[in-house]
Amino acid sequence: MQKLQLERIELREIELPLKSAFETSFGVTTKRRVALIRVVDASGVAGFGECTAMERPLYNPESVDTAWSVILSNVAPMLSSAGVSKAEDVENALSAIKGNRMAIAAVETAIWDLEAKLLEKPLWKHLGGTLTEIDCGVSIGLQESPGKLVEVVRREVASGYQRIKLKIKPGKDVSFVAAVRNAFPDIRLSVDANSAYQLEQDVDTMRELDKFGLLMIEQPLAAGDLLDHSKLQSRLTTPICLDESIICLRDAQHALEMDACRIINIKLGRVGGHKAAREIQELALSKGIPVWCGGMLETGIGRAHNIAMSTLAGFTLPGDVSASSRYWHQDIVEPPVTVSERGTIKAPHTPGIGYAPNEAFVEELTTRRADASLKDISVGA
Ligand code: OSB
Ligand code: MG
Repeated sequence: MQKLQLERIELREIELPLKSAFETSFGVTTKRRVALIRVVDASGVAGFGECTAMERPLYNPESVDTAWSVILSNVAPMLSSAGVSKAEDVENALSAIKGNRMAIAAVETAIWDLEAKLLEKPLWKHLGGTLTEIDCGVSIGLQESPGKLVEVVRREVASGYQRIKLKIKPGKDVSFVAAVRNAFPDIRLSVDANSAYQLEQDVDTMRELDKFGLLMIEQPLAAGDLLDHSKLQSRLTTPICLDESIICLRDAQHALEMDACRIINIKLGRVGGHKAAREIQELALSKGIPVWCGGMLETGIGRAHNIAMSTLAGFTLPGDVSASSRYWHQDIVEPPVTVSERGTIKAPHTPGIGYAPNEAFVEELTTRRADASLKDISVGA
């Protein structure tokens, strides 16, 4: 591979309205403010990454603004002085930073894209992916009524999605899930609480949910409550899946050792990038624990990275990676991400992430920008 001289990190923030509001137990999202990363090498090749932090720190402790600041004042200067020689070494060069994994992942994933482009290989192959097509599910936000929810599910099932995930919160759980289960006795169905429940207080609700033959119950309790998840798992037959609780490989090791979950949702941003995601996937695969790719209402850039990650062998369950058109009137990449009638996405053949940003459209959506020079660092073989 040609020697890579990473020259700069360009940040820009865009604002993009969602086609329809997405409601979770932590709030309603109607638009996304997204920090996009472009890393540029001396030969002019560029890699792209997306920061998955949301506008406010309600899903996890990060926000668009904290990530923006951490990238400029910590990630860029640390990469500049580390003398990193490959994408694989980025995580280690930044390991002194506590938390802020979405900030790190935005840059780390962009460098993986850049490296794959220099190798003239699709990113998924560069990561070691083996699946040429990935299985897709959808995540459905909280709805007004069980009847309305059933209608939304009907549409997504008709589109071919292989797994339906329902957001739940206290008061909008058992009756909503019951309505969907009655209407669709055989679909692969799961629920995601985004930490809205507490063990002692809500164990009866969890036992009710246990009766619906769900594929999993995702993150019922608080992120830090591994012990309580383990206690809850021992009282349920439905597998618990952890999302917010798993921010690194050690969390995954501990959770599996404690039987706090039997399935893991992997999100690139939450765990700090492709290297960490791959390690968690490897661990799970070695223990026979299924993993799947979670989503953060990404634009096409983040979605493309999710597709690449989902081709790794451990990703045996359908992920929350769905078509651009479910979220955006127009995505910022070309081509947009599309899903087949069988609920699959084909891994792309072109180098890197395989989806190119529509630069004119990104320009139109841009609300701020910043550049960090990295002239001294070199990435590449
Ligand atoms: O918990 O998986 C989650 C969206 C925002 C924040 C957290 C989550 C989600 C989703 C949507 O469930 C997944 C997607 O379709 O991108
Ligand atoms: Mg989740």
